[in-house]
Amino acid sequence: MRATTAPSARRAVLTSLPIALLVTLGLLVGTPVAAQAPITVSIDIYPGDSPNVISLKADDSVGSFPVAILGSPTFDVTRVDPASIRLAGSRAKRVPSGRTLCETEDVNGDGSPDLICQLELGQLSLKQGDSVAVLEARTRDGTPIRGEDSVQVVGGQQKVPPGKARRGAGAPPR
Ligand SMILES: [Ca+2]
Ligand SMILES: [Ca+2]
Repeated sequence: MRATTAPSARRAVLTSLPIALLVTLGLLVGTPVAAQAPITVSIDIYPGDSPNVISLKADDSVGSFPVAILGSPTFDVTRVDPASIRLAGSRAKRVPSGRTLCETEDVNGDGSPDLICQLELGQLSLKQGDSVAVLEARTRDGTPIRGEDSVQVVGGQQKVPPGKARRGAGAPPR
């Protein structure tokens, strides 16, 4: 006597296997990309110096000032696109060839390379009295990064406003 397995049942098993496989693969491949939250990084304006005094005096504003994006075992600073750096509106200075004035060096001696850039002082949107400067940039693959450091902004509008108007000498006109 022949065993009679219903052909339809066997076919169902054979076809459901690849389907299960495809569904699993689909779940793996089709995982939606999460919205890009910025990576928080540590920065140091005037690396090694504190407080970070930024002078907005006219004769200083043509210059530049250094900022370091500090690397860590979990953040490789060579991922940062130097052209994307904005610190309170200020970009990395460029040499005539177009290269940004940034270099990789371990400025704080913690063993992780840091990215030090010279930023344009004249582009800063800071004003006297501001105490925090925010740096925003992107990695070469488009992930935003963000860091901030304290600042002491001096210079700028330092003109002493004229004191109280002098009392009029003359008596009111009759
Ligand atoms: Ca500093
Ligand atoms: Ca370092």
